[in-house]
Amino acid sequence: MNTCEFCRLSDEVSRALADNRPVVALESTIIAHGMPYPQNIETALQVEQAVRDQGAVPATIAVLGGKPIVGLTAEEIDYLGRRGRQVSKVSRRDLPLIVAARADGATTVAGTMIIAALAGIPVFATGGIGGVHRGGEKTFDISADLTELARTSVAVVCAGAKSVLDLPLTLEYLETQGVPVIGYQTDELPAFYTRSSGLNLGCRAETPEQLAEIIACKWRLGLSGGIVIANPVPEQYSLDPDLINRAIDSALAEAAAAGVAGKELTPFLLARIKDITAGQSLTANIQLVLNNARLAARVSAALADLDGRK
Ligand code: PSU
Ligand code: MN
Repeated sequence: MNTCEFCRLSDEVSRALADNRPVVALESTIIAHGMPYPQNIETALQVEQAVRDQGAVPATIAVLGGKPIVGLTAEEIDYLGRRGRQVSKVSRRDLPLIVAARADGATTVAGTMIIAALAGIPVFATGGIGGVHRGGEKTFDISADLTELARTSVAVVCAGAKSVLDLPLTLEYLETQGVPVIGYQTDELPAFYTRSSGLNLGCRAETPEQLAEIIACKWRLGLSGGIVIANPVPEQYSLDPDLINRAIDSALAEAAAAGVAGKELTPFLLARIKDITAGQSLTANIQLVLNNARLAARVSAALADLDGRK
């Protein structure tokens, strides 16, 4: 089951996997790059608690001293949260470099999926996935999260993707790559801070059990690769579309003026949007991650039940 020779799994995660009990993988770029200190640490710990409250085991993933860790301790989460952007952001490309350098790394959705798959964890919760950036048809700025979803068999629960990205192009790319995007109790792709994007998914599930059935069928068919479970931000925390779209447009204009590009772009935009919305975006961000963690725990439990019955 656990083929992750290079990794360090926490005892709690190892035992849960050995007993076929539900585990939820969690990423660490959101801690080091996606949220400011100290809310980043508070949120990471709350997210773990939300997973536990649903009866699953949290496995927050990062690289520390060159070792992929599956199930960070509270002290390690604190360390990453305090170091923030001094810690490298680690996607597929970066992983071998960080391991070889015995360095620390905060894993993106792609980086976390790779390590979760090595450890045998099929369900992962995050805030938003990366996607095709606006202008991506010219800049080729397409997140490696999308190619990872195409190849690595982990189901990712998210609140859609932010409209800092080109959402129609992101959906086209995922379709080309054969990645199902399933709306949880919605017909539309959620746009992270808001529940709707106007983009129809044509694929919807009402329960964690239905989601688990789709995931299991995909893999039983021999179709390796991920699945996106798109879970809208809870109504009471969703932001006014005009407010958030104005903030996104200003942040994008500032990034263009300052020449911010590459892996720095997403963290730059997140920090600017938070300031422009006077923190409202951060509150929504925290609540949607908690909501995703709860759903991921239930999907993981439903999947463990299916596996147990095989
Ligand atoms: N979107 C968010 N918050 C985040 C990220 C994306 O709303 O913290 C992070 C995730 O870790 C995601 C990464 O995998 O940014 C994507 O970065 P890039 O576009 O450079 O691949
Ligand atoms: Mn990029």
